Amino acid sequence: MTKKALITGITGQDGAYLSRLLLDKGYEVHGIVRRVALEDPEHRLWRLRPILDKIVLHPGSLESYASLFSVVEKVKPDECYHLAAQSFVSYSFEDEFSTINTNINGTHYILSSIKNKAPECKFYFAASSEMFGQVKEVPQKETTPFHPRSPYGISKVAGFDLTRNYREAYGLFACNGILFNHESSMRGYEFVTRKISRGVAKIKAGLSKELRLGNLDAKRDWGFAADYCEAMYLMLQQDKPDDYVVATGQTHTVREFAELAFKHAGLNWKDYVKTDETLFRPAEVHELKGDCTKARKVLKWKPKVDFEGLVKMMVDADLKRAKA
Ligand code: GDR
Repeated sequence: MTKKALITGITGQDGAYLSRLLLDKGYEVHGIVRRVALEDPEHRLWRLRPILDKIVLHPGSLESYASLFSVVEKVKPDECYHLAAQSFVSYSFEDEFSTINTNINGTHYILSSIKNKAPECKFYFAASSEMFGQVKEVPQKETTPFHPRSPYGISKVAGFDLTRNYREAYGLFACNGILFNHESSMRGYEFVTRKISRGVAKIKAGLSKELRLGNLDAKRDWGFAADYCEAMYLMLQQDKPDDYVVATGQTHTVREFAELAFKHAGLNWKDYVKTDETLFRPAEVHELKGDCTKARKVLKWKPKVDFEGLVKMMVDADLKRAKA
């Protein structure tokens, strides 16, 4: 029988890659999207454009238990990937109440809906390396204690605990994917990697003269989003539910990302990048580096794209778009 997958946050980068992956595997793919997105497909559904006729979209909102409950009841999914969230860390400092309310309640609502209406459904929660925040050890693994440094990170710790508790208390097949930063040419412009790759393309095309960035010393463990969606899928194919770190184990500064991105376009980053104090965060996560030994061993997963490959792929895609 055809398996049914339900994806929240299907309009985002990961939703787009994951739906393609699940369609390729023969799944019937359903997504929950806000009504405004259905009314403005040109802008809000652009990542799904090539597969729109192959998936089923349902209106719903993380803020409404009733809407999530009714979609779960209607679809009765075999697997649910809960990716939806206010996911921009910077913004979470300015709008902490909305980030915390939406992210925590949304996760709670969807878990409760599954428990009540589709208890056999396997559940994936998009947890985050931001939960490690002020890191307690390097590299970070599944057993590393959390010390979140933003309202976003706090909301993800709560979502992680909710997911684990639904597993332990109600026997749900519920997994946490502790994903480190994962990027692609479908990344939103607000995140630093895409801001850089697009900035490079605009400068190259003569549309812009500089690129303003915040903390260039921040270190991140950056991987390719499509690789990471594969890990999400693998978590739900195991015999037992569990939590996994997904990372490359390689760490680079924002400066290094910018340097390589500009170089790939034949430019010197020093001529264009300006540091802007207003882009610094009130509390920064200085260094993240993941240890994904468990995912490698149990899921037989490994990242296929390295840092250099990722930067070049993103810059090439934006250079191409700028020319089009
Ligand atoms: P992050 O991603 O907060 O790690 O969370 P982001 O790309 O926003 O920031 C990474 C680092 O770059 C520094 N930085 C800047 N960041 C942005 N956005 N814009 C800038 O101009 C800039 N200059 C420097 C930041 O200070 C930070 O240290 C991402 C999100 O996708 C989360 O939802 C996800 O959970 C984690 O990755 C894993």
